[in-house]
Amino acid sequence: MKPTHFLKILTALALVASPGLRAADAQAEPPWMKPDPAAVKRWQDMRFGMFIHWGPVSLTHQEIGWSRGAKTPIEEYDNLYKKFNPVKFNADEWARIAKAAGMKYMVLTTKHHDGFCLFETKETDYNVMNSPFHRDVTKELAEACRRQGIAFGTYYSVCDWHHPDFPLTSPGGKVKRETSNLESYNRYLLAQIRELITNCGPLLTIWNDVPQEFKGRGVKTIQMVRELQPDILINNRTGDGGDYETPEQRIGGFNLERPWESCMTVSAHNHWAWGGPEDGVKPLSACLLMLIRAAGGDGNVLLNVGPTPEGLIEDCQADRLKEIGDWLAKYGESIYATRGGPYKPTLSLASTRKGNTVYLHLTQWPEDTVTLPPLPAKITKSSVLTGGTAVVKQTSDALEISVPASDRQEIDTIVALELDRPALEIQPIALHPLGPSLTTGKTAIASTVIGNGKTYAASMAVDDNDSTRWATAASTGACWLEVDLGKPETFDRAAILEACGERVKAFELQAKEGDDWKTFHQGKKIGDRLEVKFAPVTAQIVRLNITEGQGGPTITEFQLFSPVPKKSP
Ligand code: H79
Repeated sequence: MKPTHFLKILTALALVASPGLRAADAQAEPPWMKPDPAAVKRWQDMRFGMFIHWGPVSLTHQEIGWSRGAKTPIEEYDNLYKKFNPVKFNADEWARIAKAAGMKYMVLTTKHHDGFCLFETKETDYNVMNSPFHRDVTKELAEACRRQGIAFGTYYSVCDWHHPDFPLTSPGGKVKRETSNLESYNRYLLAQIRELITNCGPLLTIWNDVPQEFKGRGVKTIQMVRELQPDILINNRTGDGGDYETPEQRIGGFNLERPWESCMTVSAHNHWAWGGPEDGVKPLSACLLMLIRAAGGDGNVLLNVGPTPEGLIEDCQADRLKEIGDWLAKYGESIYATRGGPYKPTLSLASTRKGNTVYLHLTQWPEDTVTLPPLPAKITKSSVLTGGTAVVKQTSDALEISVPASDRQEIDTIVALELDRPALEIQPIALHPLGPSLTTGKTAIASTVIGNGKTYAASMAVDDNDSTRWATAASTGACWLEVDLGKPETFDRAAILEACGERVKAFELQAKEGDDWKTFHQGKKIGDRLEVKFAPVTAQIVRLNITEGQGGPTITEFQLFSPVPKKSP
C-alpha cells in the first residue's frame, strides 16, 4: 500500500507533565515545602532562561559527566581540571549574550555528575580554584547577572560519580562502589548548597538533578534552602520533589496547576557541554517553537549553551540566541508574563493570554481558515502582531480566523484578540479533531525494553501520556511495538510521537491477519509527532515495526483513530 501524506492538522498534543501531590499529602506537608507564590509568579513571568553546562570536560568535546569512564578514561577525566584555563571567560559577556537573547535568568552547572565544582568550596579540593584559572566562575557570573538585571540560579547535581561516599560511580552511574556513606555524602551536598546560597546568593533557584539515591533526603535540602533564603525556588529533582517540573529535551504538556520548565539544548546534536566546532545549532524555527509551545502550555524554557574551554559562548550559539532575542524584542508581549491557553497547544497552534488579550500563535496553516471551538467571550478587536490583518468570525459554535497568505509568517503568525473580559477567566479548551486513540490503555508488548522494567515498558506508549515512553537500549536498531486492541477495530489515522530526536529511520505499520503481518503504511522519519492517514484498516493486533533505527528508538505515544463519521447534511 502506498504511504499517505502527513496530516498537519490541529491536534491536542499533550497531557499534564506529571501528577502533583494528592490533596491529603498536600495538607500533611510542612509549610516550608511550599514556595513563595510571588517568587513562583516572578519566575513564570520570565518564561525564558539560559542554561549553561560547563567545566573542564569542555576540553574533550565530550558530554559532561557521561563521558567519564566511557569516552574518556576516569583517570584522564579527573585530571582535566589541571588544564582548565578559560582565559577568555568574561562573566559580563555571558550575561550580555543572555540579555540579548531575551533571557531573563541563567542557571549554571556548578557541579555536574562528574563532581567537579565550578565554585570556591571548602568541602573539596576538586574545584575551579585549584585549576590554573583560579577564579570563582560561579561567583563572577552571579555578580555579572546581578549587574545586568538577570536572575541567577545554580544547577547542582545530587548524584556525584566522583565522590568516594556516593554509592554509584562511572561510567554512567552504573557501577556500585564497594564502600560508600550516603549520610556523609548528604552532609557534603548540604554544605555545598549552603555555600552556593551564602556566597553567590540570593539565588533564583537550586536546580538539582538525578536524585535516584535521594528519596527521603530531598526534604532536608528543601528545608535548608528555604531557611537560608525564603523566596528561593528549587526544582523537582531533590529526591522528594520541589517547586516545579522539569521535562528534559521535550516541551511539557499544558498545565496551569503545576509550574514547569523544559530544559533544551541549542546544540544540533543535543549536547549539553561543548561538543566541538562541528556541533552546530538548532534552526531558529525549532528554538522559537520551543518557546511558543512552552508558553502556550504555561511553561518556561531553559535553553542550554555549552561554552568552549577558552571561556567563550561560540558565535554560532550566540548568533542563534540573538535571533531569538530579536524576535522576542518585537513579539515578547505575547510570551513574557502570559499564561498558557485558553486553547491547549497543538502542532499548529499555541495560545497565551494576559489581561483581556488572547494571543494566538499560528505556526502552521493546514487550511486557509483556522476553525476553533468558540471562546466564551466577545472579541471586541483583533490585530496581527506580526503585521497585516486577520479576519475573525465569531459564531455560537466556532471561532474562525484567517490571515491572507502574504501576511502569514514562516514560523509564527501572532493574532491578538481583545476580549470583553479577562482572558484568564476562560477554562482551558482542548482541540481534539483526531478523537480519542483506540490504543489508549490497551495491552502492548515490545521486542525489547531498556532495563526490562516498568518505567520504559511498551505500555508507556499507549497510556495517552506524553511524559512517559517506551524505550530501548542505546544499542537497539530495528525493534517493534505491538498493541492488542481487545477486539477488531477500524482505523484510518495514526499519530506517533517519538522522544529524544529522530532515532527511527524507517518504519511500517502492520496489522495481523491470521499468522501474517500485513503492512498498511510505510514511512521514514517520525520525530516529535507524526500524523498519517491511510485507507481504513480493520484489525485487532497492530504493530509499529521499526525496520531501521539508531541509538535506541523510543516512542512516547502510538495512537490509532477511528474514521470520522461523515456529517449528515
Ligand atoms: O545535565 C543534563 C544531563 O546530563 C542530565 N540532566 C540534564 C540537565 C541528565 N542526567 N541524567 N539524565 C539526564 C537522564 C539520562 C539520560 C540518558 Fe543518555 C539518555 C542516559 C543515556 C541516554 C544522554 C545521552 C546521556 C547519555 C547519553
